[in-house]
Amino acid sequence: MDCTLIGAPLQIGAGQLGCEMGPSALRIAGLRSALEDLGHRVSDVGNLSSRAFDEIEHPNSAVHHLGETVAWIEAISASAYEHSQHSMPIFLGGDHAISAGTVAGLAKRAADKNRPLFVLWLDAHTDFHTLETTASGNLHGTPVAYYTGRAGFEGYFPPLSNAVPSENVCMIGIRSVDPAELKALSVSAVTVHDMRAIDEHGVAVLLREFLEKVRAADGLLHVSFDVDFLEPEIAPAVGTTVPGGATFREAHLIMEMLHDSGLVSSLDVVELNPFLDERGKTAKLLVDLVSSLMGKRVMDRPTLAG
Ligand code: DIR
Ligand code: MN
Ligand code: MN
Ligand code: MN
Repeated sequence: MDCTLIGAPLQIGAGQLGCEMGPSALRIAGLRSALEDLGHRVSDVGNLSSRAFDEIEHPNSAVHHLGETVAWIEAISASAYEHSQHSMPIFLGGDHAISAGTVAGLAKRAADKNRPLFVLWLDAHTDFHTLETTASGNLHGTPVAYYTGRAGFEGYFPPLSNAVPSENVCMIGIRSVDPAELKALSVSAVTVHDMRAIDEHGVAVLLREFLEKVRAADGLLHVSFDVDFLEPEIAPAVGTTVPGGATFREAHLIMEMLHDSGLVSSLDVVELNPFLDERGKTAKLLVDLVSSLMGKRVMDRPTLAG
């Protein structure tokens, strides 16, 4: 497979600085050679940068760094559109606000290809705030609301050429939802599997159901992987740890099932904050998980059900 690594060192969407170093840490942890060892052709286009920006005020005074974030979303969206034409783009975050750009650009590309876009959102959080409802003002809490076309971004975030239908979005790992997000989700078609759903059914059942839906629709699948999806013990390098996350084995199983599905067309790895890491262990784990998504396995399992 042809993969393109794209660094998106945005950090002001999160409450703590440090995600700017995420792309570097993933490179130093050996992402490129890990993918090449699996037989993929990898090109690394380096890090994106944003145009000059003016600060923008919003009536919700909690919102911060709006102008800077908008400039980044434009740049990231253009890059996602470009690099999804002939390759599988892998976006190295950067905080989760980058996904407002990645998904917007990928949705435009999917429309060109006449294919529906689906999004698997692996996260402790639902990131379903609008600019009006965010209480922290941290814009990494808003991308899903934006790319599903919810009202509340007009005149601020770039106009969306193609929204992702909310019924095409599946979230797994959720364990921190703000009241305004909960209210909005209750009237939305987004599928939300919280940790209790994982405990009761196991990740394989939940994921298989979604993958079957993607396959039946001949969809493209974007995977957006927030480091805080994982249990903080194994992945401490994130500013918004929430206890009770996905285990090493659950995360690997998801990655391996995604590989076997053959459906994944793009990936975000976001929220890695190397300033908070312990001797690179989170970065190394992420490289191993991406490797599993890209075909690394212990044994050939020809009979494994997708
Ligand atoms: C919280 C935390 N819902 C907020 N969000 C995220 O600030 O809006 N943390 N995305 O990673
Ligand atoms: Mn997130
Ligand atoms: Mn999160
Ligand atoms: Mn593995």
